[in-house]
Amino acid sequence: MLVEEQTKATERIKWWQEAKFGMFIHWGLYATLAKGEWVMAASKIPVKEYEQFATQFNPKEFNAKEWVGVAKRAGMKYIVITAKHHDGFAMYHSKVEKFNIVDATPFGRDLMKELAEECQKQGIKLCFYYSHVIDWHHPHSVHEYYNNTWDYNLEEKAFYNYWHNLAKPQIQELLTQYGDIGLLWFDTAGGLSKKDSKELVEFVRSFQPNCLINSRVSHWPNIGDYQSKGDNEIPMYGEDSGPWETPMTLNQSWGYSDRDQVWKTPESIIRKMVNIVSKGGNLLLNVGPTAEGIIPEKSVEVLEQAGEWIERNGEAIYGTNASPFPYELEWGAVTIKPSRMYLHVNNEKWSDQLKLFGLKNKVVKAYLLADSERRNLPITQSYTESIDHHVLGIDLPKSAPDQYISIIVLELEGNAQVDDQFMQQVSGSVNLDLVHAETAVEKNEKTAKWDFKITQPGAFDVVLVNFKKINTVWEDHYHEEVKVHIAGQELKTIPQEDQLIKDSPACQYPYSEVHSILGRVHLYDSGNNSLTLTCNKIQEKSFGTEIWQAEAVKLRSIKLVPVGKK
Ligand code: H79
Repeated sequence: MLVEEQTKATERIKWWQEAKFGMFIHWGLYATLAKGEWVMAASKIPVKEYEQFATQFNPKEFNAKEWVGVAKRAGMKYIVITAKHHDGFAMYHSKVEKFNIVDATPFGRDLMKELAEECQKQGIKLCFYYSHVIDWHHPHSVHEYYNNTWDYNLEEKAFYNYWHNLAKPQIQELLTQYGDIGLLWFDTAGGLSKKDSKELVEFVRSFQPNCLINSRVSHWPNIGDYQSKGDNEIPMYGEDSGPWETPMTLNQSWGYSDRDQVWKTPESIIRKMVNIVSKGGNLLLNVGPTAEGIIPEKSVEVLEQAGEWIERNGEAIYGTNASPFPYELEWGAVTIKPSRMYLHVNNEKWSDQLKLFGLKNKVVKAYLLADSERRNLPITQSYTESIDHHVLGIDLPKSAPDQYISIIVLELEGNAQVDDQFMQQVSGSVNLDLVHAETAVEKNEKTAKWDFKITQPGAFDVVLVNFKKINTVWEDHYHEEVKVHIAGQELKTIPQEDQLIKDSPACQYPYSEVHSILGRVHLYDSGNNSLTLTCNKIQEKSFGTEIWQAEAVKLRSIKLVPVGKK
């Protein structure tokens, strides 16, 4: 990219990177069936039959002011709403296709106009989701896998008929009828050519040069402003230096489902958001309103409770940068600003003293974000030259001052500088994430190697961490031995599903976090060490942006856990 273009791209995305938290709204004709947004394909509903649902779609309860109010109270800074999902129904007044909320329903109002005005009033950026490749209503849309083959013959499809006569004109409408649009969220682009994808970006920019475009337009990382992670996917620390976002469900569905009552709690939302923000990302959290136009009560309740925490702690969220540590911290997470570090401490880890390893700066002052008087917390800082080890200790009051997560502010001399080696944490554990390993493939063997620092020698259990997709048979994926070499010792074993981790901040439906205990090793000396893992699940970093193409079992990291401690 040219320097000038790069500067423009950085400027364009600034508001979004500061925003951190947005509301996804999946709302369309499918809400009338209350079985999620895939119902048309899942039940192979013929177009003519599906069109009939529009005659009953009358979301009288829709109230733009209330919806935008929910987003505001939740602490969200932008809204991404489905202007058209895969079913092809336009949720705005389209002049190029009558299958839309104004022309095809008794409701007859352009609610996107109402939403745009309300967003403007309440200071929220309005953004549109547009299914640019999948369209089960149009006879000529062509996707790599997901086409309407129950009405149309694949061989008779002429993609450019769809592309030039529906997709592009509708995108133009979205960019010209509703004022400034923060971003366009494209989805599921399988089969779109690089040329078409590039032209689409230029087309968007010709109407709104500052409109952001997500990676699912296709051909990321060459095209698009930021990376949408897979649906519900949260990456590792330091995995991405560029801007990224996790699209996430509040229950297990996007579009309204009357069966799905598996809701995340406000606490789990806060934990996941903090985890994402501390890794430098944004959270786009979904609601699926009903056919009447109501955001489910349970969603509103969870969002409002989460929003109260965010309101109190916004200083440590909005406009921050990612943690400089390349691993998860066992007591919570870190965000930074110039000359500042925020320690997000999970309340159940709250104790008399918090220790942090590896911070090199002098701490000028430490206080609780919840303390309006900013009273000093007593601190000690030490440095052991022989093992190049920085230790910060902070004395804490008896009880955690906030709900779920309580935040300690560190005012630093200069911008945060940390020891970015892998090292033991305070409990004695070492977390080695696959994304930071040196990987190699030799003689059909895949290996990953990490260097790390030991400050408290002893005996350790070696634990393999994987994310496993629902309905996956573990043994289909781990049927060969994996090997671990460390300090002259070797472990060889077939990993088993030994522990299922509940409430993992980074892992969620449709995945669950599985730990496998590979064996025990002894590290006798302080200082530098290295570990080599041989395992066929080791992969080069992928740029895949769609989680449904991801592995059924994803190797995330390996941990050393001191024996006798948790
Ligand atoms: O809009 C939401 C999804 O509808 C959309 N992305 C999010 C943000 C999405 N489009 N395609 N996919 C997700 C992947 C397709 C997954 C599938 Fe399936 C697995 C299709 C069939 C099996 C999901 C599960 C849909 C039906 C069952």
